[in-house]
Amino acid sequence: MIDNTPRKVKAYLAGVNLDDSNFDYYMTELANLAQAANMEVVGQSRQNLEHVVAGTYFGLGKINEIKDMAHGLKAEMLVLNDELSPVQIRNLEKMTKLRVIDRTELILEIFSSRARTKQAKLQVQLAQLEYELPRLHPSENNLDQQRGGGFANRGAGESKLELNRRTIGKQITIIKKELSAISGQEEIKAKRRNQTHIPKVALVGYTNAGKSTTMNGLLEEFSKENDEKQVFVKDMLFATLDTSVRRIELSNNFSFILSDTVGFISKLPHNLIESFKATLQEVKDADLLINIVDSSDSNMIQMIRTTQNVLSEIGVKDVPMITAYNKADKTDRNYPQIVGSGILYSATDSESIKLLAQLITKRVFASYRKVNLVVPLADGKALANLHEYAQIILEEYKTDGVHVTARLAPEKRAQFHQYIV
Ligand SMILES: Nc1nc2c(ncn2[C@@H]2O[C@H](COP(=O)(O)OP(=O)(O)OP(=O)(O)O)[C@@H](O)[C@H]2O)c(=O)[nH]1
Ligand SMILES: [Mg+2]
Repeated sequence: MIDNTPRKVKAYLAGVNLDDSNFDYYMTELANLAQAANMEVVGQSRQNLEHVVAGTYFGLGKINEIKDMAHGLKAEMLVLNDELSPVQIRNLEKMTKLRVIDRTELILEIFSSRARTKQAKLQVQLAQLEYELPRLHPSENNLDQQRGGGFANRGAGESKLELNRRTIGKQITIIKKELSAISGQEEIKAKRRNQTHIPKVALVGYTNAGKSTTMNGLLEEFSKENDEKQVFVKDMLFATLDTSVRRIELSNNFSFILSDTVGFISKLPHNLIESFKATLQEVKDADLLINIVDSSDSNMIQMIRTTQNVLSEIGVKDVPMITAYNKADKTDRNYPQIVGSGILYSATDSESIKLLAQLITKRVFASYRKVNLVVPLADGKALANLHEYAQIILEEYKTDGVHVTARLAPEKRAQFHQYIV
């Protein structure tokens, strides 16, 4: 039998701790990232410092110690917990005789291997090229040869050798143009959605927390349409890179737009966030965010904080948020239940999904008010509009018009104020 599973690259992890109380957590994340990039983590070290060493990141003694440890464990690669300068990487490679990659390159590599759609591929390529641009230096060409691309699927980096700065610059321009054409089309769709006044709810949160599973749960429970609408779910970091937008139709004529998008992790490279702006637009436009959290993970608090940090980095402020503590089935707590203004639930449990939908309804339709209207029989358009956007409670055809009792959003109350009695 042929074994098709790619061989795992043995990696040694290391980082400088600048007295950061989250350091252990970042190293745990780094190990998860390395595994997601098909590496086998064989060991790790840290150095406590007040500042990183400008030219080499670690101090000399530590570098020798890492070199001995890593070679002793047959590591082929040294993975570092921060984004390093090109000089630091070059020096460390020379001194340790290991291929060195930093946290940013590692994250970019994972995104690159996950990208499926044209937009995602271009966004990742753009971030990779922007990462490489300042790292391309005439004196580094030799280094590229030394580095030899031992790392799987180099993606945008595969032809790095031939690419000089200018061609990279040109490529960046072309990709940006292509991306703006794609996001132009997306914007038109988004505008159409924004005009409808249907509330927009976005699922956000740490990668692998269960955002896509939650979306599928809501679709299964509340969408009349078929399975094609289901989104991709997998137990891995960054399964989702593209935004999916669906309409959820609750009973009583309430509906909202739900979007599922890329997950977050600490120290997401700035370039990557920048190039995923179009994908994250749905989050910025949302009326309500559901912050999905894996409640069975011991690092839950840091994960919540990570999501808050990324949200503020992409400029999301003042959007109301519900915290949804998922995967309760993996804990010993009773679920579903309301906790504070949030919910403890399991995305694969139907009762949980119903309670989550109730909570969303309460929040997004809070500004809806019950009104009585008399719509003239001649104004069929208004009636059709009400049918689409209001929760109709009662409707009677009388000689003076259609008497309607309905719950309406503030904009709709303003639009039909002349018919409100
Ligand atoms: N036990 C349990 N597993 C769950 C639950 N929700 C999701 N999962 C699992 O968690 C893994 C990740 O779920 P996804 O829905 O893909 O997570 P995501 O937040 O969309 O992740 P990314 O798109 O990778 O950021 C999958 O293996 C799911 O089956 C849950 O309530 N209970
Ligand atoms: Mg997902």
